[in-house]
Amino acid sequence: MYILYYFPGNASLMPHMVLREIGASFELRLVDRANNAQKSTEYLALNPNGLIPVLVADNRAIYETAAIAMYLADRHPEARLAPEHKSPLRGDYYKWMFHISNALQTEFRSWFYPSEYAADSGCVESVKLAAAERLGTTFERIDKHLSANTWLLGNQFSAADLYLFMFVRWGRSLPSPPRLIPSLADHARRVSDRPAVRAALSQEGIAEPYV
Ligand SMILES: N[C@@H](CCC(=O)N[C@@H](CS)C(=O)NCC(=O)O)C(=O)O
Repeated sequence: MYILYYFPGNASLMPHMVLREIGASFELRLVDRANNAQKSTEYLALNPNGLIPVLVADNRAIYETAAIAMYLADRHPEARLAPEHKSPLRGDYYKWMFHISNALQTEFRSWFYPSEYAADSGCVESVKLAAAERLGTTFERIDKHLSANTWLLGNQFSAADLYLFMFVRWGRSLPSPPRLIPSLADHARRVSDRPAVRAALSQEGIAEPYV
């Protein structure tokens, strides 16, 4: 039994989709962001960074979205969300998981929380614009790959596709939303057609259009 601390549509959507894909039993615990519960003493005991998500597995709290997803994927190999350890695709899988974590998730933080990255309030807008440009460049590069591949790992679906989908969704607020790139829109549709993904989205109260 897993416990996932979440907020609808936040980065917790990624491990939520993974939990649904692997068919594990889990409990969702809402983090009351309206009251900044992610900075409460109780929550900081789980994640000293005060960020969502946290997964509790065997009484141990794990944080960092990609780490949670990779941990779950390895723990439930029958769900085939990660290539086997000795598969040549394993390197590609690590590459995409870390690339998405660094070049999309971290950059989205500067898009959504620009004041954290600006030394004074006069810089906030330019921090935001620069983040949008970097995100756009990354999405364009991913487009080149997906134009020739069904999934990030070619023919093999993996957790990396769920991870990318979440950021195409977050990109709705960008000046150039990634859904306008056909290969990314098609990929998002393939991911969101999966019953496990639909179930996670619906449980979080997220309706179409997803991206
Ligand atoms: N690197 C972290 C980032 C998590 C993160 O930024 N979470 C956001 C929600 S999507 C959050 O907790 N925001 C609330 C806050 O910053 O106080 C991870 O991958 O878990």
